Amino acid sequence: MEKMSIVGAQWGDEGKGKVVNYFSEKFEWIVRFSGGANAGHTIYYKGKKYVNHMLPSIMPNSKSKGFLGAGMVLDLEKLVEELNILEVDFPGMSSKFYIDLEAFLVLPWHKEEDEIIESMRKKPIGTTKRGIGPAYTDKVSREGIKLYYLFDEKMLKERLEDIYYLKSSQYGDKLKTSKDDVFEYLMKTKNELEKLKINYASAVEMGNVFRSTSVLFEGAQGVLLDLDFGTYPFVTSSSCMAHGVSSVGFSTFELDEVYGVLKAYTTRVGSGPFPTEIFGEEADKIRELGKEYGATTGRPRRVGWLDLPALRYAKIRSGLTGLVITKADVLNGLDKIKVCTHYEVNGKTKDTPSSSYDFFVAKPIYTELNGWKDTNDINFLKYLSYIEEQIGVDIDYISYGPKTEEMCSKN
Ligand code: 2SA
Ligand code: MG
Repeated sequence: MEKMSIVGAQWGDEGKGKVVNYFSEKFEWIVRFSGGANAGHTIYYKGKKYVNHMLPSIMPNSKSKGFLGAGMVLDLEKLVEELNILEVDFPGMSSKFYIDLEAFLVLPWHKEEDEIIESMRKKPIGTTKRGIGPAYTDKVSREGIKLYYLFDEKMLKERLEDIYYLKSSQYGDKLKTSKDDVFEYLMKTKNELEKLKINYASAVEMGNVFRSTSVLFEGAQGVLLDLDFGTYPFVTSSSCMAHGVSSVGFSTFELDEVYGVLKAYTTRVGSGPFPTEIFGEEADKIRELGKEYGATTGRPRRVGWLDLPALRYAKIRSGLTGLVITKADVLNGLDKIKVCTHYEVNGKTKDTPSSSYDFFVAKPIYTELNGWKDTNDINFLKYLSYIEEQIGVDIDYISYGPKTEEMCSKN
């Protein structure tokens, strides 16, 4: 039974939501394994736009089911919001989703902390302010709350008491949320989820189910935002690579395919190094044509040319076995397309960054290719062959518009 993972090969927003949605009907289960409501996975279904922050990008009318894995940090308020939107158009859809009881929760004070810490940083990261960093920090420093606490009120109250004691000594009166607020918030969202008939399960219980059926693992953000190997500290706080499937009890050896999704150009939202970034009219034009605004925050995304060294790095770091290219239609009609082939790093030419350090000092070396009228143009096919040759992985699928059906196999 097929197991496939889809991850972002750049700095996120490559169009993973749409790509996952395209494949989703062929899979019994679609599993999100990392991140939280910072993600913005957009799908179009019957002319309507749905932006998933928490939910796996399953096709609304299909038989597939969605699993929110333990590697995620759960924003229950956002989850309820998203499910309520879906319930209007697809009554009963909430019961297609299962959440791992082992997952950690994003609590109201995490969002406050995200705001406070960002405002105090000398160089802000440009977070989505969804409480992601503070929630993962609490997980690692052992001050987190797991989903299963909701089902043992005595344990939850004690835990909140202990955690609040620490938090208030760290933040004093800067923190507006009290432990009672958090308790109330959790009881309220728990009741709402119960009404929606969402399911709870653990990856232990799901292990055999997943092994005996087809599973698509949906990554969030992109390899260059990965906590360990992205452009640290300008990264998110979770694993953005296929390795994240371990939180659902899988080894990457069990994956038949790891698709890296890339845009025909590059974008980044938030701060941090971006060697091929462009500015001015050209950047504005691509931003407008590509509708490059954050799906979660609405922030304008930074725009740049395709970066082959960064893609080679992503290929090695995440063990990519195939590529899916998106948004090539956005570049239609440009006379020339620039592509970064190498970095100059402290006087040395490199085809692949040796470590994330290189991104901070890289000077991009470009080549120029002919543009294309549309994605049927021979120059576009040449662009694809060039990328394949340069990265050493095949481009298996091409997406040429935002709708799920606007995608085809390359061959
Ligand atoms: P955070 O909130 O702690 O995860 O932010 C840390 C960095 O990670 C970046 N990040 C993202 N980059 C691209 N897309 C993301 N999702 C949204 C989208 C973003 C939005 O789909 O457009 O709407 O702004 C995402 N989530 C996190 C973030 O910009 C920081 O650089
Ligand atoms: Mg996105």
